[in-house]
Amino acid sequence: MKENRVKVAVTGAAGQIGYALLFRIAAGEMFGPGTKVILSLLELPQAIDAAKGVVMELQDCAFPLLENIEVSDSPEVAFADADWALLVGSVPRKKGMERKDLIKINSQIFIEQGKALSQTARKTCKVLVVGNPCNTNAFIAKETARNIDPRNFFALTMLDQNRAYAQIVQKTKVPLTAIEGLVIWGNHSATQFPDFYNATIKGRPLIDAVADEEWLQKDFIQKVQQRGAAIIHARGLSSAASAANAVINTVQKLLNPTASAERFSLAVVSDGSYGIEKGLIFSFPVRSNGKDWEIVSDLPLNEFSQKKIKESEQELLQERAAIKSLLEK
Ligand code: NAX
Repeated sequence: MKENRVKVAVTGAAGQIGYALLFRIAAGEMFGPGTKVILSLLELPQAIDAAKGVVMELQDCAFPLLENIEVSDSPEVAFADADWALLVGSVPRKKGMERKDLIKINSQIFIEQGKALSQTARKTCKVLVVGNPCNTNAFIAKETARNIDPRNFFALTMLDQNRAYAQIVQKTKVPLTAIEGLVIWGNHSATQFPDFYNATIKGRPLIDAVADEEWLQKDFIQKVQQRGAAIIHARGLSSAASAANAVINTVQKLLNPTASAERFSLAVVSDGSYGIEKGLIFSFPVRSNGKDWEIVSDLPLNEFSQKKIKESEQELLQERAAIKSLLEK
């Protein structure tokens, strides 16, 4: 039997999400029990020692599937021959920093990493961006990684989807598995739209089962949009284990055929579907056949949904405008 092996580059490996993610990848949760894993960790020079500590712990877990671990502070070295790149590391927003400042600072990281991916990763490498602002960071990496198909660039919105499911479970007390098709549109930000109109509970429209459209339109959307902030408020730190879990979910969903009635949230390059500007990295309802993905194309959108989706598109167009001149250099 042919031995499967996958090389996964993870940036920000010494950070919170890195710590919650790497052990699950090494244990085989992401690629399954038949695939050996090589981890290639990228960190800033000042965090290399901390990353080496994580490596020691990974070694001490004696994971049978973990074939090798490499650490580097050079993107070209860390991405060499990577099959997957999970771009987690970025500069967090600090007090007094505006979103547009954050976008500019992080854009430099993703320009550099996009170029490095293009130079040294496999041409088939798939790139999932977690570091915020993740849609625009993924857009930048896609634009700068000339040798990699734009369809291989993704940004994480699975955590938002999982948060939406959790809110509906809390409201209705139905089991999580009874809910289907609840998907996030747009930007991973406070403009994202969790599309409850196209979701079902036990096969019935979710809005009928919840029977409180006002709650769905206001509180539910707000709770999903603001969940990250609520976690920072409660924990004093941003979500880490749930974010890592969503990264695992996303890769699994891309690698396995989507069940016939299902779809999942993933920010992918827009092909103009639903009138969204081509080229933006936008969260759509997506399906996979295990090898390739497609945007689910036939969902009805009412006036309310269209307005919400357009608002999120506008925000992403503004983010794109803010970094456009940097890409032209
Ligand atoms: P931490 O600050 O704990 O860790 C980030 C790590 O990245 C640090 O170790 C830092 O040294 C490293 N780093 C910074 N710049 C780097 C570079 N150029 N190359 C390599 N490493 C670099 O943050 P953590 O809590 O792990 O969060 C990481 C990112 O995920 C943040 O941008 C955060 O906003 C984002 N998130 C995205 C989510 C999503 O759903 N898309 C949800 C969770 C999280 O908020």
